[in-house]
Amino acid sequence: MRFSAILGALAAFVCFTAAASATIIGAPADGALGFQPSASPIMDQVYSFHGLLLIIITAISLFVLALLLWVMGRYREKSHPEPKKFSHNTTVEVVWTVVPILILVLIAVPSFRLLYDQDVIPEADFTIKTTGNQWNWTYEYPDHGGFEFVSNMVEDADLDGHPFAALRNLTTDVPVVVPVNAVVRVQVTASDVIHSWAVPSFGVKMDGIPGRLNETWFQATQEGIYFGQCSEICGLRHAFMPIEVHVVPQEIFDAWAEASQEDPYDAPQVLAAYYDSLRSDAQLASAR
Ligand SMILES: [Cu+2]
Repeated sequence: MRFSAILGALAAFVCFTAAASATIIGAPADGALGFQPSASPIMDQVYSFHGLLLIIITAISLFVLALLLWVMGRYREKSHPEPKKFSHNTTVEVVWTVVPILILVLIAVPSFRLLYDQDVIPEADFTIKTTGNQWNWTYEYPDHGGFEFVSNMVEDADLDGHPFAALRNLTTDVPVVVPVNAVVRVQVTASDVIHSWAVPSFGVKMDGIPGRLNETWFQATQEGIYFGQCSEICGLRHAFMPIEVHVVPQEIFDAWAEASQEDPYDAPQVLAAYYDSLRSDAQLASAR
């Protein structure tokens, strides 16, 4: 009895994680270290730059620690009672000036490349304009008929049965939708105070400033659901204006964009139907 209960729980857990991993990619995970999984070329670059820096700072820290330990042992009063009187050593001074410069140049090359690639937007397939408000986001799709919608966080009380109820304080009622592999230009502004539109898995974080139009871009290379949050402290409900982006195949995006021109608040039905079909395909496959 007990064994079968454990087996049942294990099977349920496996099913749950299989379903979850099929769709939700860019989200925080319990006990996780490091970044959320990368799903864009820019985030891949951020990843490898972070890896390079980690190696460099670890090597520097270990080297300085070793030097300290050596000096503390070698030149303590007991083993070195008579201190030397010299105060300069040209070789050592040249080395400790030149080596840090070389390290900084080594860091600067990938750093400037990453800054450039983030800043210079390649030819975009389409534009999304997002406006930060206290405390939600307005989205416009000017290249798809100019429809517009406001995306609010789903409150705890409404999470049950919500088609995209996934993560508390991260799910929105009307998500952003983009096609997989499309280069998306994001224009970011704000209507009241400074906000910041950030999605970790895309390596995107751009301030929305009233009276100013900032630009950034991303190319989501993997289908799935990605979450982000406002990253500029903007007032009382700063923590409750999340960002939810669905990356779907081009034809699903086209159907959604068409439905959005009619009624953007009804268009998420297209996504729900798509996910239902995925789920039943997966159930069919596992039943075989
Ligand atoms: Cu905000």
